[in-house]
Parts: sequence; C-alpha cells; structure tokens
Amino acid sequence: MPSIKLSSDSNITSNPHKFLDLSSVTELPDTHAWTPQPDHECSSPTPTPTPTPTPSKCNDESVPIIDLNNENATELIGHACRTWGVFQIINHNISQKLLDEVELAGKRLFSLPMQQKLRAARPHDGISGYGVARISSFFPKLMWSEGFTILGSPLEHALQLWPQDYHKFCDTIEKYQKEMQKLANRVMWLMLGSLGITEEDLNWAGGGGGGGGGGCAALQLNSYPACPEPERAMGLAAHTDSTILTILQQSNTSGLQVTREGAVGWITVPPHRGALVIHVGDLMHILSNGLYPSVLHRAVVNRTRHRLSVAYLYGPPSSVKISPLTKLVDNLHPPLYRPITWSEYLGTKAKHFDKALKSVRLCAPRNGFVDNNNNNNNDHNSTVKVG
Ligand SMILES: O=C(O)CCC(=O)C(=O)O
Repeated sequence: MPSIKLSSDSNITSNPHKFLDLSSVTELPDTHAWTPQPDHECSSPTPTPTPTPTPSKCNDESVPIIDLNNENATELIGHACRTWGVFQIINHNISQKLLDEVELAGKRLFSLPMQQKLRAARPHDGISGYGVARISSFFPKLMWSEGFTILGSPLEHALQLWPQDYHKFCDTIEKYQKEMQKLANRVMWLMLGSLGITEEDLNWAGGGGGGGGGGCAALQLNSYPACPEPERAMGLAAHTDSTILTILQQSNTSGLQVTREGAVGWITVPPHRGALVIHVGDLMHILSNGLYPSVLHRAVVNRTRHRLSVAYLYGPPSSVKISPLTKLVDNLHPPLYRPITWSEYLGTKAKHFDKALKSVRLCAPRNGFVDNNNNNNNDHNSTVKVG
C-alpha cells in the first residue's frame, strides 16, 4: 500500500457548493461556471459506443485501439506511447461481466443521498474516500464531478456507506483490483519491452507474466452527472497522471479528451464496449527518459447523460526510486530526471501540479535529443528537437 498524500483542497473547503448534489441542479451555479470550453463535443446527447471495437494502427485521427492478442502488440504499444501517450486495448482478459459489475457498483455508490456519501468523505489531508476532484485546489472553479478513491481494501468505506450491506461492493472492488493489478503489470511490461527493457533491467517490477508484480495502485471512481450547461462546465480539468500507467474504464457516454503533439485542440477518446483506455503517466515519462510522454487529458460533461469512469492508477512500490532507465541513457542521451519515489513525486505534484515534471528535471537535452516533455501548456506533449 503506498503511503501517499495528495494535495489538500483547503481553498474550497469552506465553499458550501463543494458538496452540492449536482444531479439535482437545474442551473449552473457561478461556483461551477468555467469559461466556455473549446472542443466541447459532448453537449449533445450522443452516446458513442461501438459494439465491436476494431483494432487500428496508429493513424493521425483517432486514438489507437490495440488487440493484446496481436503478435505485434509490443511494437504497436511502443508506437502509441511515443506518438499519443494513450491508446485503447481489447482482448485484455478482463471479463465484460466484471467491467459491468464495477460500473454498477460505482453507479450504486454515487446515487446514494449526499448525507450518506459524506459518511465516507475523504479526510482533509487524506486520499481515500468520497469528495471533489483532488486537483480542485489548483483551480478557481469547482468541477462538475464527484469522486471516490480507494486505496487497498474498500472495507472501511463500504461499512460507512452500507453498514448492513457492504459485502457486494467489497467483493466487486476486490475482484476488480486483483484483475487490474495483473493487467497493469502486463501492460507496463509491454511498454517496457517496446523500449528494449528486460526483467534484469528492472528488478522491482515483477516479470509481466500475469502475477501482478510489485506495483502499488489506487482505484478512482468518477461520476459526471448530466449538466445544464456543459459548455461552461468542466468534469475534470486537464492534467497528467502521476502514475506509471493508468487503466481507464469509461461508461457508454463520451467525455474523455486528450491532446496530442501536432494536433490542434482536444481529441475525444470514444468509449467502446469492452475496451480499456491506457494513459502513459508521469513516472513512465521519467523511466523512458521522455520518450513516452505522459498524456494531458480532461473530462467534459454532457447535457443529458450521466457518465461514469473508473481509473486504476498504477505505480511502483512506494520506496522504489524511479529514474530514467540505464539502457536508455548514454552520452548523447543524458538522464533528464532525477531519481524520485512515487510518494515524493506525489508530494511534488501536490505542490507544483502541471510543473511537477519540470521541477524534477535535471538538465536541458543535448544536441539532437528528442524530448517529448516540453510543452508551453502543461510541459508535455510536444516533441522538441533541441539543436
Ligand atoms: O473520467 C475520465 O475520463 C478521466 C478520469 C481521469 O482522468 C482521472 O481519474 O484521473
């Protein structure tokens, strides 16, 4: 279990709108009114799931969908990590039944009366439990979402929410955590394999053989109620994940958007039944010495449809120092980031937010080195050749 602390949300704790029951609001309150969002594609009631996702090679228009049974999965994942920082996977061995069950568990949780949800409220300086988006403290306006974070066992919070009937929630979440741990380790090794990294190069990370490895994780359930003015609201503001990788399950309403080097504006990641979205996180960015940039993403909201997402945030054991992998470093490619544990990085992120990667950066790249971590907006996602 990572002993991690994220930012407190002190500047909005006194805000009476913080725990507004968003599903009952008919007019956007000023506390939640952002400047109108460009590329907001989700204001019309358009559910966009396609029944059978088709695997794709990386193309310029859409986030790649990669079949894990494809014999070229490693190369496809490497290409997607380099060029997108995000991709979807199919044939991942997580049953549709389990995906449906966890979605149902999330819906059951968020549809509880506010007073009941607040019994499991995230403590002021804590990480697990019910509350507003943890990144809220960096923004003057509140987001149109509510979240529930689970670290390790869900039992304590499930007992607070359903004193008599906690088993069902716990069973589903524990089953999901177990399967996601295996999948996250497998995907991490596909990413590392695409960089030429083997087990001997990284001894904390397990073998990718399906055992789950030594990583730590948090599970984040996000709920985005239908919103009367979606163009002026923000479900979850733009951020990168402080993880090695994130596995994201989204319900059948679109809302996730990403940016990509060279593309203008935000690109929607359409939900496909059974597919899971993988985000490259900041720690993979560091491990890969900037070759696999963490993806800047956000969630927008919808006028008529509720949306739910489940993020499995996967990182290393909390005491392991993460640094650019030795195999990827030489005279021409000096290490760009100093060694840092996940806990330390989370502390840095809580302080510097979108400047966190920059704050652990060691040196400017030398001639000819391609560093994907150089972006005027979030210090990511633009490939800069420094000459
Ligand atoms: O709901 C989504 O699509 C995005 C969720 C997300 O970015 C997060 O939980 O960090």
